[in-house]
Amino acid sequence: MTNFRKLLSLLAAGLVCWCPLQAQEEGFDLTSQRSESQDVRKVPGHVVDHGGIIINPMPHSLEVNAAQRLDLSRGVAVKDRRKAFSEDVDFLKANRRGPVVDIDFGAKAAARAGVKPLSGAYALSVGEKGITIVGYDERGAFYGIQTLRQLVASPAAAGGTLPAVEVNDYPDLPLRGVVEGFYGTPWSHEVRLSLIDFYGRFKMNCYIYGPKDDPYHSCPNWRLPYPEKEAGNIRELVEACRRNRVDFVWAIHPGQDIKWNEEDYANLVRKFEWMYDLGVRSFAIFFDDISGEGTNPERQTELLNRLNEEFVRVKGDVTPLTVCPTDYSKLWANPTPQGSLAIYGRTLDPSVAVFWTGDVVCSDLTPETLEWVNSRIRRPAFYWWNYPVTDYVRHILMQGPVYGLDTTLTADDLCGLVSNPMEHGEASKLALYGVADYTWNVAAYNPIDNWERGLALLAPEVRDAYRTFAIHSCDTETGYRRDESWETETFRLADRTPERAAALRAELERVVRVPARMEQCANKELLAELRPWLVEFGKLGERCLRALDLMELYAGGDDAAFWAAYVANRMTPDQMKAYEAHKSGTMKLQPFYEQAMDDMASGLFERLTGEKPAGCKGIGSFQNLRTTLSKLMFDHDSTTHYTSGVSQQDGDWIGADLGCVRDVHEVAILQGRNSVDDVDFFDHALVEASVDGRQWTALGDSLRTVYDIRWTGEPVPARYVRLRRLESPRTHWASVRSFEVNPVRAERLGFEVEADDLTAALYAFDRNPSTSFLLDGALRFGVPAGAKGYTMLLQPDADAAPASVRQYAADGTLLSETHVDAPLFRLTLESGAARVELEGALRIFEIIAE
Ligand code: LOG
Repeated sequence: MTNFRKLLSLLAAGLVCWCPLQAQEEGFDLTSQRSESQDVRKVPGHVVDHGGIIINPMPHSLEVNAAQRLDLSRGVAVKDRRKAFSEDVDFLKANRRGPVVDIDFGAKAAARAGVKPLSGAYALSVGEKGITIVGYDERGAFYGIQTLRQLVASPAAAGGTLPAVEVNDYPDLPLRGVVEGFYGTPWSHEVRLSLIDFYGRFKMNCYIYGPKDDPYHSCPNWRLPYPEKEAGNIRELVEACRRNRVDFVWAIHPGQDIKWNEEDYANLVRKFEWMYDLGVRSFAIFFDDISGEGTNPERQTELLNRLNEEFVRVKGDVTPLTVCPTDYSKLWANPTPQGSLAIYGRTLDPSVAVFWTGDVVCSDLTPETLEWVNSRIRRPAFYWWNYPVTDYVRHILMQGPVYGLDTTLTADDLCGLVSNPMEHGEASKLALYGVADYTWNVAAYNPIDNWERGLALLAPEVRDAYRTFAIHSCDTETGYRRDESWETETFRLADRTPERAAALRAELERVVRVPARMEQCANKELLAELRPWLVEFGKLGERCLRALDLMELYAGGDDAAFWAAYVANRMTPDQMKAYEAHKSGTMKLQPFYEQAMDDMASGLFERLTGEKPAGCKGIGSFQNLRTTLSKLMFDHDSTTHYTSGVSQQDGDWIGADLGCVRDVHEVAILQGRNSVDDVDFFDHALVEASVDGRQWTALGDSLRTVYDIRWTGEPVPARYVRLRRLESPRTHWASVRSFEVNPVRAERLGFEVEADDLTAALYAFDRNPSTSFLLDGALRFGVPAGAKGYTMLLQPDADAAPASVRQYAADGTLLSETHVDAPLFRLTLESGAARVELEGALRIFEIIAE
């Protein structure tokens, strides 16, 4: 997927979060590095009591008189004055003698009813005698009907009678909806149809069709007509949009290979004509994520202006064009008067709407970013919100509240907002429910309240289970960061109290019930999309619960019992892989599990040896070094890497906390995602060490374009070691595959080790119980002088015969042979034992000589 590669490199150019931790030249707050919370903005808002009347989007004015009621139980007589809504009132039982539902629209009727002269505005009045709906236009009356539909379905209408209400309502932003603009599998036809109904119900009026991986939308086939089946589907989508009073906007993405000549102009017009024949009346041109000739802004505006003259105006029934510029984000937009946005501003027909994604590709909507772009394009931008899109983090589902959208903005600041959702269409509805609410009634938008209502609407039978899943499935770890698990308090081993443990246990018990409970979800499409994540979510809950149990066992002091249970709760590489593919709980739950397991292993090691174990924790200027992602630098696996997920800048650094001051004699760092040609690394850097995190000493000289860094020298006492970025024009992300301080070396052990894979076998002696070596064969090691015995932290292979343990004298005589009979295995040395041999299949965490 070449487009996706391109996307990745664009993202690599810097998908920046809104509050990167300030890089500090000297000194850093160690507590912040350890803290559970991260600098991700909290979700604003609060739950509101709606008095049993749930209407989304929130109407601008809603007055209720619950004392007066209208009985609908016998049915109603619909008076559809404009004969436009026969398909839209099927939720009402018809009865010619029932109370009248009078539906009308038009400027005059609207003026009489006090309806704003705005497309989509309406008034709805429910009185004791009947109902009237007046729209400014047809769309407005349709929205009045949608409000009535929700009123009828509200708890306040249970029993078949409605409270009297007066609604006067209108949209704040003219364009509200969705851009199917992601990379990856385009939505299925069925999902699209279901979503179009959803847009109509919640008063969204714009569906822009532009899936990057539809070859007839993009290269190479944008010049060709759709094959028959796809063409038929588009016709149906147009029809579904018409029913829902949604503009179906068909977008073309020709920029990668367009030639600025008459032939390609004719190709483009011909394609538009074919689409017109399928019923399309709204068009967009996307020039995002392209390179070469197609990016020329003068040619782009010429094309748009000419199309506007020769196609849009000539047709008469085609709506104004929309364009996505190549400079759609401030990250790389040329800010000068020669830049493409300023050229758009000066030359592009004012009727054309221009997209903008904000300061970075996925970013919050702020007045500042709009001022910046609007002053250049000389019109209110059309906001392309890259949420909840997950094409850059496909292992994540975004189920959190919609927030990060400024609530002081008006139609003078932006002409509309479309959300770019996930390739999972049903699972995107939760976010779209919020987008609908925000774009309609900006100032009243209340993220938490909207999210709670959305959950209840989308999965009423299993709302609590869906909520539990959703609250732990919000964040991306590396991309557009969102708050997650905000009601859950996790803690480190040292901070455990019975109260905290009980509260967390209660939540985890809810978590483990979620997968089975969600199987009762009536929306099977939603369930099918969520299922792979639900399965992993359940397992995550289980291992967190076991970690809580282990904390008690650990505190009890029976080391053998504890270790046996501990190894059973470690994730196997296969389990890790399964989790990595469908992640949730990345902000709190999985970190709780990983830290609890690491803390207990360290604690046990300390209990057994009186020494702090070796092992590092990630620290540094990048905020996500505090997620469990940083462990990928210390996992002795150079195929996995930590990545900053944001662009590097002055003062950035990536480092390791050794837990205590040690004599540092060797540092080995593998930068980048590979050591050959990767762009995600510090191309000018310095290795430094520090005792206190304030004063830093250079280890070696500054490095230019070095991926594979190795320093050795006279021991330097330090608790912290870091790689600091020095001056460089580079703005890519920064990745590190491996960061080793004092890596265990055979020659430094003081005894011989023999094994097929010697490098891996050394992890059995690295004084770090979180690393391990999978033995399948024989491991032989010499006995250091004075040793009386060994404590071995092991995980026997349940399917294999118990491993043998043999002791030999210096002359090779076999002194004794036993078997490993427990995960925590103690071996007493025979007198004269010079060598020990372990043979079998088992995982060895640590072999500790006593
Ligand atoms: C693409 C979009 C993609 C999104 C998020 C725009 C205008 N274009 O960086 O297709 O889904 O980012 O990955 C994009 O946002 N480019």
